[in-house]
Amino acid sequence: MRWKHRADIGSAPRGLPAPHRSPTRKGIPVILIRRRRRHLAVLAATTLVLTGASAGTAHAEVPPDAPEQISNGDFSAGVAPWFSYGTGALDAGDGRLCTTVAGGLANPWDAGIGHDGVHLNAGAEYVLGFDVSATPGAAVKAVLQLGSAPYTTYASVETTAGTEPKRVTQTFTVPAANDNAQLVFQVGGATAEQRLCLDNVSLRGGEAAPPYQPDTGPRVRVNQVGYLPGGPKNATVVTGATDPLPWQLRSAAGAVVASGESTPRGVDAASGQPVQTIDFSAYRTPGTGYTLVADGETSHPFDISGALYDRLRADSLQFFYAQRSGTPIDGDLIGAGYARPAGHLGVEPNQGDTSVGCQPGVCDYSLDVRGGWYDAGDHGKYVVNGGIAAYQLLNTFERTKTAETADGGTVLGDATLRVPERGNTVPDVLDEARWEIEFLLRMQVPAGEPLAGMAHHKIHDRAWTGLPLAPQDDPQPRELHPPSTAATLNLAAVAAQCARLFAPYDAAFAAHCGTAAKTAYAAAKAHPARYASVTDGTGGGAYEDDNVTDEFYWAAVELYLTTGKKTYLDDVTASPHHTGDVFTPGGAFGWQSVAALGRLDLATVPNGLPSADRVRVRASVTAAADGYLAALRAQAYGLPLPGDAAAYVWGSNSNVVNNAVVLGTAFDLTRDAKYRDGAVQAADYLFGRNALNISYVTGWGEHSAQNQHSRIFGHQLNPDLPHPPAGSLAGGPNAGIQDPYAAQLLAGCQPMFCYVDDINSYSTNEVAINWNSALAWLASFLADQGDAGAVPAPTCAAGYQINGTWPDGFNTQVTVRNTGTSTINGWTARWAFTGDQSVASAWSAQVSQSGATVTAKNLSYNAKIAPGASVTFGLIGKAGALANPAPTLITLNGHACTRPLT
Ligand code: 9MR
Ligand code: 9MR
Repeated sequence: MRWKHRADIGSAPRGLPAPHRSPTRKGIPVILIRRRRRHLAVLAATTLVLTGASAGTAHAEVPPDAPEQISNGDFSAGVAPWFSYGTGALDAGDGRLCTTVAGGLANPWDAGIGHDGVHLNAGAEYVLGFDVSATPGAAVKAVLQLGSAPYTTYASVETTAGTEPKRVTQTFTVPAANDNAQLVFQVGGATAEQRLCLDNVSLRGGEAAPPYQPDTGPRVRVNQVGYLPGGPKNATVVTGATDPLPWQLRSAAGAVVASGESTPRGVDAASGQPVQTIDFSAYRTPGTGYTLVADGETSHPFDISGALYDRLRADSLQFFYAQRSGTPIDGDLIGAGYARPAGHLGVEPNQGDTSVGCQPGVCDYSLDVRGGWYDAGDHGKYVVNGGIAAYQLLNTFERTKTAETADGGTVLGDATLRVPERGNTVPDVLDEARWEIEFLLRMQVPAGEPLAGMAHHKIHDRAWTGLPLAPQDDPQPRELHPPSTAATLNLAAVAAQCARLFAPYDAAFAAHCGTAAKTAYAAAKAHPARYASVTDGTGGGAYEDDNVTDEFYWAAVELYLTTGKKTYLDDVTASPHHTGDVFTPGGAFGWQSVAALGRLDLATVPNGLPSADRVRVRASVTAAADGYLAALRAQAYGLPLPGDAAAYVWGSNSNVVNNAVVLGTAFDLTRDAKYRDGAVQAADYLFGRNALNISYVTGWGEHSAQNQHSRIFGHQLNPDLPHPPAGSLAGGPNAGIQDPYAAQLLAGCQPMFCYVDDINSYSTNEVAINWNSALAWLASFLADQGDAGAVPAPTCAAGYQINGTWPDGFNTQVTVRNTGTSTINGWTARWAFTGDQSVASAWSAQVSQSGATVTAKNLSYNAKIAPGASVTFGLIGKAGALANPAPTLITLNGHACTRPLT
């Protein structure tokens, strides 16, 4: 064992270990080269200083009570935050960290086990210690280094490990401060395969990281974007006062426009803060620049407007275009800073995704799995997560067919988003979803191969890469991971949804989706228990799941809704999830639990479920929404989430939003304003009414998250790179603080404080497609609410009677009745087909179809409908292979009619 001494690191930039060199020599973007120069300039001024202490003795200058800089070094808490690359799966099962390392790797650094987020003080003494064993025996090198290019070494120690664990200790001084250094054990280079274990890893010395005090701004917490004129208007004030406090609402000019008294709420469990709440819902006058004043504090300014969220619909969906893989990103569409060449199209240094083989031993073919969206801050593509994100985009569109406040799809139609497909006559949100669906279909095992019809669980880098890293610069080999039942069913569900929603726009693509869905479902039934392993998390997320009963339910529901076939209905009704309690308080649904998606779609999408069962299904959604409302009322920050630490998990913001999706759906089903108002209040939390006084949506609100963990939007690490685009949702508070940066900075945090807007904190502050898809759904719902005024009473009723069906057609009679008090003079009735139906001919009205939308206009003789009177018209439809249920939403002159006709 000896210390490698490199006196002047700056003079030897090319001597860095191979895997740690910047992505590529050729084609490296100018910005990266400039960044590297900056680094080297800094490094040239630093010198590595090493003490002369020998292995086995701790240096006297490191005090015995010096702070520990390594988290979970005894592996009692499992693997996290440790990671590895080039090794087998990490296993902490017996309280040590063990893995296998292949023999014959060329270099020590070809395989490693590491820990990021190590806090180092310049000039301070540290003692590093660890137990290591290797069978049959190998050299191991521990390196303390900069965790990204140029991978400067601060200190290193080499040892030879054998079957008996041995303790290695070494003392040294670090030359430069770094609050996010990396400790990595380089374990490659032995001739024979090794079983390698580490335990009791410790790095003590320096100072404890200074206690972190987030700047939380004014103690009066509001929705920094604003409030809808007719909607709820609540705020939270952090105060030691126990009696009600006077509050004032002030106009931009400073005039007091409303005032009242706050309500003491005691200590809020989620934040640990003493708080009071303010309700100023009664004030409804639109305007900009309002502030709320209480306890001597003035809130951030906000608006009152019915147009608050109009742009959020497109902003939240733009994130998906920015995440697209396999296509150049057009700066003219979304801003010059976001332009980049296509990533992962088989162009060096990329090693994918046009022909990707499997992990060793998994398959012997290669697939073209180009396209799709990058999952999150990494470059991985995971079927279960891509699937629910695509589902939620498709569902955002499908809602326009059934929700009364949606506008029949106009605002989500063609040329509404900043995507290259705008103007192709297909709604842009469907175009965006299709980018992912086509990738999902490519992940299906081809006919003739073992497990044909199943979907590979995921495809990602063999090893984790550093940040930032543009997709086109990723040099890692890409690998397909084993097919899983969860991914297969997830693909079946989304492909089934695709089959019905694309039918009016692209029949061939819809049919392709339909076939893939059925094949996948059958393959899952043949292989019902192939589970993605929690240990398969090197170079990409594990997305583990060992209970797929919910995936079976969801897939059966979507196939039933699309085809109307009894075989799928039988599977739906036989599933325990059909009647079970599927809406969990901590998050209605997520990539691992999808039963609620099936339930929501059975409640909203027209279908032939026996009516008593349909009523029960719908009631289960409103019952769940009642639960979320109760949770929201119990929270002084007004969010639909329980207040205990267990509710604040990785991606908690997406759980808040998905619970709001259930509230929004309950409103769509019932017209009861309390559910709409619950969804609106959930948005208050996201946009600043929270303990940190931060808006979690980039570019929205006075003070918003902007340094989310992303290899693409790495502005914090390189000012030449952009922040995430406006409309990007951060993961949010995570009481588990599962990344080393957060673990150190936020140790002991109250749940709602377990968040930091820093690019290093991937467990609290990443971006992800399944989180932004939730935001897109909610944004669209919120924008649809306009002023959120009183819900109007219906002024019409409608009946839709299918009088006859034959193999390729049907005969429908529609009746609309004026249930209002004034005569209608000239009318337009409208509904949407669910799938591949089309209008062939009509009588007693002029009937036309555009996409899925059917429009019927009066003829001159039946233009007038007196109060209480009805008009009947009819059509002959062409039917395809898909289900042909009666629509649940029919509008007359833009107003929803009650149904069925009574
Ligand atoms: O960047 C990765 C992020 O997308 C994941 O959510 C996270 C957990 O799977 O892992 C991140 O990658 C880190 C890895 O786990 C450890 N080495 C450093 C990586 C980048 O911070
Ligand atoms: O969103 C995922 C979260 O539910 C898990 O707890 C976490 C750890 O497994 O992984 C999250 O997903 C990450 C994935 O593993 C890798 N890409 C980034 C995802 C978002 O952080």
